[in-house]
Amino acid sequence: MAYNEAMVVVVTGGSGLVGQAIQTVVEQSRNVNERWIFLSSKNADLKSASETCAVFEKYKPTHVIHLAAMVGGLYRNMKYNCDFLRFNQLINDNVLEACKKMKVKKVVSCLSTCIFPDKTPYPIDETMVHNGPPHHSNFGYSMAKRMIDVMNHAYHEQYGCNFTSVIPTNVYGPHDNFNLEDGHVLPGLIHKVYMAKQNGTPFTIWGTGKPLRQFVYSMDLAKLMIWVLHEYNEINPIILSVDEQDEVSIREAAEMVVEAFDFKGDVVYDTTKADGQFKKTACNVKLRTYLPDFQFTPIRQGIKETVDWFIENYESARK
Ligand code: NAP
Ligand code: GFB
Repeated sequence: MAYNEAMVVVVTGGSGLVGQAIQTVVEQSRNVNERWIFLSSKNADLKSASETCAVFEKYKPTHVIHLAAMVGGLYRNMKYNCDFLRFNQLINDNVLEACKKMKVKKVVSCLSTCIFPDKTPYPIDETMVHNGPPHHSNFGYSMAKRMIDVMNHAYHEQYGCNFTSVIPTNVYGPHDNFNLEDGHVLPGLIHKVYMAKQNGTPFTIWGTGKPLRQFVYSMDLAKLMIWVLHEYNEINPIILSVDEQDEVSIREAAEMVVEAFDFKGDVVYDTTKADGQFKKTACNVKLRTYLPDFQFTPIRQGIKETVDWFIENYESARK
């Protein structure tokens, strides 16, 4: 197939939750004028500068969506803050330097709403990224992510690079990491109800269930990130999140997982486990000024689709 070499898009972290969603959306759009390459750590360990350079030399991207990162839920972050800091700093520095050297026309990197200051007025907006220390549970990951924004501005000022970033809230969907210790809450709850139903055992929710989250379905985030790649031209980040009123408690999310499985067993809370951040309510007004009519997938539907995917792909799912 003849590609318009004007657009060769490399997606780092292309084998993960968000990367696979972007792959699905790209395949549905079938835009023959764009060549998309989805990388995993098998193509290159991006913690290595030489491997990063080699993979960028190989594909010569004109555009990059930079997703690759050491990622995890609350409990993984609490255990490995130093690794989250170092590994993500290495990856981010190697990728952005390679993009500068290869004269990549545009780079869209990924921050996260969990990196905002822990003590903060709500709702949080894009101007508040560096206004104070993040929640201690994930300070390593947060500081590495904040440096992406700092590097984007530094590369723009000194080299004129068009490097920007998005700030998604909690993402969930097919191809997530369903590992009980390392994964995020929704895949964890889905995996636990699956096992409770299989084994006739109780479904245990960690913490009090009181914390609040805005969950964004991976397919919606994928569409928004592709839009950012094509249409968003600020260096400053943009929050990609559902509306504030779509925020739910962990308990409410767990009830939707129970409903999706039609689980009838016992539900218990293990309050010896940490709750983490109580809330990180983000404002998506900036997104809404660009895309006032964007329709997010209702969380009940997104959870049902993810549960159905997990049941169907249990053997091959990351868990
Ligand atoms: P994920 O499912 O864990 O996927 C991580 C991706 O990064 C995988 O493709 C993985 O490759 C790759 N990767 C990790 N270390 C690498 C290395 N050293 N070299 C090369 N590739 C490496 O993560 P995700 O949830 O899709 O997250 C994607 C991005 O969104 C991340 O930047 C994350 O910080 C951000 N984000 C995620 C959430 C969320 O709730 N999930 C929320 C906000 C922001 P392998 O498959 O080979 O390991
Ligand atoms: O997605 P999660 O692990 O991370 O959600 P955060 C943690 C919240 O869900 C806590 C509750 O309130 C937990 O008590 N929870 C209940 C569970 N049951 C479970 C379970 O089985 N597994 C998990 N993981 N949680 C992360 C940041 O914060 O947000 C990361 O630490 C990342 O850096 C991610 O940015 C998006 O939402 O608390």
